[in-house]
Amino acid sequence: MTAVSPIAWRADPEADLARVEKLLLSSTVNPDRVLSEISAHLVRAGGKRLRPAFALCTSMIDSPGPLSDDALRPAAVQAAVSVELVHLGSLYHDDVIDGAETRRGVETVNHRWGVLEAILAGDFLMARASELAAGLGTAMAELLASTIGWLCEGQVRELATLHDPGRSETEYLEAIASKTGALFATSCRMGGMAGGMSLEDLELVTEYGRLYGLAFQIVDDVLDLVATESELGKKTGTDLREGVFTLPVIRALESGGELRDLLSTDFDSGGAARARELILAGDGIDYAVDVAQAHIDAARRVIEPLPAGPAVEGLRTAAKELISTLPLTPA
Ligand code: GRG
Repeated sequence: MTAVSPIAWRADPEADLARVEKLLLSSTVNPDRVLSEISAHLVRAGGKRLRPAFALCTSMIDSPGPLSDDALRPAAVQAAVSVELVHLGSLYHDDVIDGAETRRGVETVNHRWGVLEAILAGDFLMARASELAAGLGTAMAELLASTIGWLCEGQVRELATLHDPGRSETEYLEAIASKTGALFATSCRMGGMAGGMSLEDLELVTEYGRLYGLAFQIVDDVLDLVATESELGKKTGTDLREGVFTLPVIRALESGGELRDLLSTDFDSGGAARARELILAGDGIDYAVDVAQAHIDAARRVIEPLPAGPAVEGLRTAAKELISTLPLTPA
């Protein structure tokens, strides 16, 4: 997925992200060579660094000279790295849950080193994220800890409806709000906190992040059905095969007798391919994109009261472009 970065307006966004990268990589270093190597594996593989970019962006909303290099405070970089480490740890665990073989265009840790190694390295990354947040004060540490809890809650909600053709749209939205929306919300909030934002404005950027995150996950779920493997850097069609019935599937199930029958059985890869065909033939994809767009519109509305400036414009543009930049035509 390509997405427009909320810090695209900065004089040198690459230089900002280089500061994130330096601290990110150094956070994976520890006395054990193997743990260091495994923990750095997905960091080195790349990724969009979207959550850190949101944290950097919101940290500069109230800044007096947001276009200068000085506008980026060390605390904002630390918050940005902390949220990316949580994201990384959750990817390690997610790949174990899915038995995934590739991620970010490289072999997953579970596939290359083993499941136990991936779980432990994921835990280690969470620990490092917690250390960084604690260094920013009790409020940040508490927020980060709660966020890790919300991610787990979202994942458990998802597991509870696996292979369930009766999964409702509400159940889906509640699960993704926790598993994805929460970390985008926290990224925006921690950035704002690092930038000394008022409590009132913190609430606005948090809600923006939550709504953006919901839209982001819906689009991610659509892409799992329509994009190619090289576009995603991982196998496509994973959700269906794993029995995760996402929004396009839930919508298609409302009118599809054959799809319901198929998904109610212990279907094989041929069944998954037929299910995908049935979903693409209906309005499930369009419907999901519309729901994502509604969340994007709401995200843009929520930040209207914030002081005008390039950082707020960056948030607006990132939201506006989320859907338009995606390869939404089925491969
Ligand atoms: C936090 C201990 C702990 C466990 C987490 C596994 C789990 C419980 C939660 C799953 C969270 C998860 C992986 C949600 C999916 C979020 C998502 C859309 C990931 C892809 O994000 P991108 O596209 O990835 O930003 P890159 O690679 O670009 O960073």
